[in-house]
Amino acid sequence: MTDLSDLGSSAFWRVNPKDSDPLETREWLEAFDAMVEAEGRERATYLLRRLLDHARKRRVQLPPVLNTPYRNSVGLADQPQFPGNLEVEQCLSSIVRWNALAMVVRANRAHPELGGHIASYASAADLFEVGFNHFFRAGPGGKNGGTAGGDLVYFQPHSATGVYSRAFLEGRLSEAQLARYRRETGAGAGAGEDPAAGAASSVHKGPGLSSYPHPWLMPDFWQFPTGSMGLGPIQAICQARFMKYLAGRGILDTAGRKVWAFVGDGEMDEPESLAGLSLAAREGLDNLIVVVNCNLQRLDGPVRGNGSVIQELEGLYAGAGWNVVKLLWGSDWDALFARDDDGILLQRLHETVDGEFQTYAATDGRFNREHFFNKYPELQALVAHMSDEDIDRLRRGGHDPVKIYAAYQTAVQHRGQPTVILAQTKKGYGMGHWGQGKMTTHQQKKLDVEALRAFRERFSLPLTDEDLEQVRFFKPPADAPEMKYLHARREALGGYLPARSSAAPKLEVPALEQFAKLLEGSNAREQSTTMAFVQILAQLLKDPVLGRRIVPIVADEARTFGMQTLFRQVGIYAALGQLYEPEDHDELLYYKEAKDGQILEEGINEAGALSSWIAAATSYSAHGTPMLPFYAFYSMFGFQRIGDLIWAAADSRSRGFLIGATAGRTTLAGEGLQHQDGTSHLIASTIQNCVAYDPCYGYELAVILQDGMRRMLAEQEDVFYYVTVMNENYAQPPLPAGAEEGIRRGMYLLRRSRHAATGAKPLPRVHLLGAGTILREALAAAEILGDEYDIAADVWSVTSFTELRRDGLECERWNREHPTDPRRSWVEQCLDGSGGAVVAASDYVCAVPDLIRAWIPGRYLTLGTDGFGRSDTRAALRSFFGVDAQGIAHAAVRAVSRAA
Ligand SMILES: Cc1ncc(C[n+]2csc(CCOP(=O)(O)OP(=O)(O)O)c2C)c(N)n1
Repeated sequence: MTDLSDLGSSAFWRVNPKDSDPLETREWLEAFDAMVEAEGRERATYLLRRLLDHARKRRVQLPPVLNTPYRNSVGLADQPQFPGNLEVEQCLSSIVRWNALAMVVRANRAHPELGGHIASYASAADLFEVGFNHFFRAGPGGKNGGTAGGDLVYFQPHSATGVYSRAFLEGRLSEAQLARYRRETGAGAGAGEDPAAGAASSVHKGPGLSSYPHPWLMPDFWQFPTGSMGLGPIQAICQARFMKYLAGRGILDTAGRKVWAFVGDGEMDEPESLAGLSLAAREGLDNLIVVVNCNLQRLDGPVRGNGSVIQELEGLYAGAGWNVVKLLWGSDWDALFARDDDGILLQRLHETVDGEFQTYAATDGRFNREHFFNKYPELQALVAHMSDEDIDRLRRGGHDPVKIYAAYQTAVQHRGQPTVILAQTKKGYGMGHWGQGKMTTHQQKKLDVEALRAFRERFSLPLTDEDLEQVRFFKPPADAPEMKYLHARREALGGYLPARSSAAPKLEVPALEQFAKLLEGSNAREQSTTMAFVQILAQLLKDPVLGRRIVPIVADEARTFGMQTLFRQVGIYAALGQLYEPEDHDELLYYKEAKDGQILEEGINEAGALSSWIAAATSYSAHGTPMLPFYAFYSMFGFQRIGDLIWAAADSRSRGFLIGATAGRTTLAGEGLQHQDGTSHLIASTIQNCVAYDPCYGYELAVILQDGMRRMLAEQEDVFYYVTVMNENYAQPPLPAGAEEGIRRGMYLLRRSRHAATGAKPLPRVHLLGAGTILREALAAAEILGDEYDIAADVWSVTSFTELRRDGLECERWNREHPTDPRRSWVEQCLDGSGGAVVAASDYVCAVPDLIRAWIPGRYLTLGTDGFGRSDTRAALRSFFGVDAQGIAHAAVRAVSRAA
């Protein structure tokens, strides 16, 4: 074991200095105690403040004031009475632990490649169970499996087994489903594993259970995807803020409802885990409780072997302005702390680094006595009356329901700040020397019978040897006291969790004709599609049905996109309203913040903006209140920067619009390599429920947005839209007759060649496919081809290569299954029989138009903006990448000559 005295100047010792004169310290402390006793805590706070100011004046270095001692924040005197039946709850949690473990062991015995985790839930079990028995409230729909109106719980992803295991006891998941943990396709069902048996379950129709919380895969069960570490915490913060927003705007009463987020201490190293801390404090999110499961280990080893993750997190959260509740020690430590007059126990705890705490978790009472308590004679004396077994039984706070209840109760009652509970646990708790505190415990997926037997004894499980050998699931009979208790507790809390509902009112959306201004074109007036978008948004905000439900979201780029007019029109949401007179208050369109403001201005925080967008885009499900978010961002800082959050949005069955603005690698022109987006449509194509469009004209945009609203709000399809808009100004033509279907499906004939043959021989023909602003280059190329090369070029506007591909694949699938009733893809319907080569160009990499190559009849050339962007004028950039009119025309000439 490390000799800590060697670490004299380490960061750890700066935070936990040694006492050079304990006697003097004691005198000071006694004087302080006497003052608190006589004059009260408020006076004590005042004096401390004055002392600190005074010390500063004397240039005395101040201690890190954001840390409290290494013990529970809730003292014994403030601890509420535990309202439950401890014995029954202990019994229940043991059974839940067993079934969770059994799921993983069985899955991996049969198929070692399936994976899964035992040790994480083993550490989190009591934290979850106290929540289920006493805190997590289901909404009015809870009894029928809905949670609108209830608490929202973001579960630590790889502890999902514990949640399944509880749902099994509650009768919400079947044994057949448990037996098919991580086998969701229904394929390869073995004896006794009827995949259809899953259908008997009341909350999940599929045959198996997903690895982590996935609303896409278990749409009636999981609400929030957390599988990618760090995304849970930031989504929870933005969800809590969104609930305040809904209340602030008078749309929904969310008072009393809580957002709970369970995260790992290792997970706290993800930047997204910390990204929203100051926002949560600034906005006073007292509806948010984050529980960090501090088992001090992550996958490879200790989270902070040489320090203390709990003290570090305390400083971070407290510094950001959170209410921090430390839940470190179980009830059996109370007596030790009560007798720790000289503070030797606390001193020993402070000098112990997490790497050592892990070793103490992995070893027995005897080892703990020798290495922890026997270090100082006073400490040795403190536990002299305890046997090694007693020492072994000393629990960490996160394993004691009484202490957990006290921490949760404090958190629930706290007002004005979000709360973080730092719960100390042991990884692999109860797994004995097979797992508890072991470096390798995270990866432990198989346990032999001896280990299972030890687990049975440790948790007093009523299992026979054969049960152990077969790793049978266990469920007490319905009339067993623990089962009655389990149901009674959930009934008292409004129903069962988690349960996802998609029941929400359908909304009427404006008809396309209502966007007449865009459909009629701008005459000669030049306008960008970004301006067209802002025009549509401003109109929607006034819509009698949808107006209130629109959630405009920006990440400090509203002015870039010309959206600043909305500041005044609908205001920016601010929990505190506007405490200052804005500099531009005497202007018509001033910067207006308001408690009922409608815009979410996230600052330079794309991850936060997207998390807020997810909250709004899933409001139909989490709150039974459909909202329609439009998040407008620099398109490069969407899929590229926060693609994983967009993936989570897809998993969440989000419904809303992502507006990739200043899009296109050559259209953004001056911003250069890091800003110019040439790939987002390619990434969007990989997300099955993302419907992406790259329109060129305002009328196309109107058709697309109207259709999106219809599909998401009226038809309630689980899709979301990604639409790129550009900042290039040009005259906007009117909607050509009959073009709507093509716009929606992905392409339509915009202009047939006006060039005709003068002799008997027809002109060679080429089809130019153009997308986004590059469509206009294709139009110009058609003129060059006709005038200079005698080639007849038809120009097609491609609004979505990705939708065209989807349609092509769908047709292929259909044709495989229905050989006698074949279908033709939209691309084929458009181009078949028309003859000639096809040339496609867009402001994205060639791989985007390449997506439809399989359905193009004849020769197909694709042009794009592959490589890094760079700063220059639009004309220079388009020439550089070869997507200008000349480049397209030259490619077409080549294509025609080779096609001939
Ligand atoms: C973004 C991301 N990176 C890596 C992983 C893989 N992973 C799953 S659990 C885990 C360790 C988690 O440690 P901790 O947060 O401390 O939780 P514990 O299991 O110890 O409770 C890792 C690295 C992941 N799920 N997501």
